[in-house]
Amino acid sequence: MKILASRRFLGPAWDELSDVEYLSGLLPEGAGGDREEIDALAVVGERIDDETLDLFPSLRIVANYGVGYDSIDVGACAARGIAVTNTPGVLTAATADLALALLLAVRRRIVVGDLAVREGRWRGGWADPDFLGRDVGGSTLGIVGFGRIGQAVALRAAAFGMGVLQHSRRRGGEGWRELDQLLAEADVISLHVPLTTETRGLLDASRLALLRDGGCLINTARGQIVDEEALVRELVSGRIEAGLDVFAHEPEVPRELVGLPNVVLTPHVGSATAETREAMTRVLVDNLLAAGRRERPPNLVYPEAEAP
Ligand code: 8YV
Repeated sequence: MKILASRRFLGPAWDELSDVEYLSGLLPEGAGGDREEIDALAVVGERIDDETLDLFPSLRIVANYGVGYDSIDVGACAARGIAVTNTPGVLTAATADLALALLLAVRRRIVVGDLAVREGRWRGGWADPDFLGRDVGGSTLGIVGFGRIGQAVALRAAAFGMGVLQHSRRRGGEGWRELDQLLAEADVISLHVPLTTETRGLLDASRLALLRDGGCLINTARGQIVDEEALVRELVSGRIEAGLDVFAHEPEVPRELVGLPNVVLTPHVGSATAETREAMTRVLVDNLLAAGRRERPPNLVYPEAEAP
């Protein structure tokens, strides 16, 4: 099976693949024209749509490195009988850890304090209001999307003494609230839904306005789930605070956010630990190897999709 990959993926599992070629640039141009011999694409965040698929008439599988596959037009793949796989499960803990790290960093003014120390602005006094945070224990976390990662965040938050509320499409369960109720009731909101047509712009200006004064938004999911312009307005006003790992137009970050003390910014690193990235490669490779043997890949995005 001939694989076209957008990069070498981290870890020893990658070397189990024998026939790999690398893109010379961004798709579709990076494919270098029509590629009839390519059976599989291994990608991470590249846009895979009809225009790109046209270049690969023999393609059998698009294997995505990551759990979120919003960059892939799954409908277009399905229409051509091309399987789509992702790497769920192995990045749950790392992503949940980052959500908590951002929560703690925002609530306890970690970045503001770190900068002050580095820049020699710490004068040894104990009454600097810039360093005065908010208690994490005793506050309420509202989790939007209660799948694998949302539930892992709930476990961690409970260990910090937080009350946990949740909203998911599947109604009910402990702490379930309607979305608007959740946004109004929680002190901190953390997003853990995939980006789909239903969740694009889910937190629009009117929903952001429901957040409590002094409330905090954590986003380790996808930037486009939030109306970014409306979020920037709320953050510039200082009414709320945020920990953001994802943005609407990555790697661009709204300029207005860069100097704000009420925001902590990270560069889409939810799954970025050596162990997790290697485990993601293992899953990616297992999907590709299964497709190569003409078996059903373990992580088909559409369970009803035909094995290639
Ligand atoms: C990135 C992610 O895909 O799994 C996801 O959905 O957003 C991340 O794991 C991965 O970090 C590569 O950038």
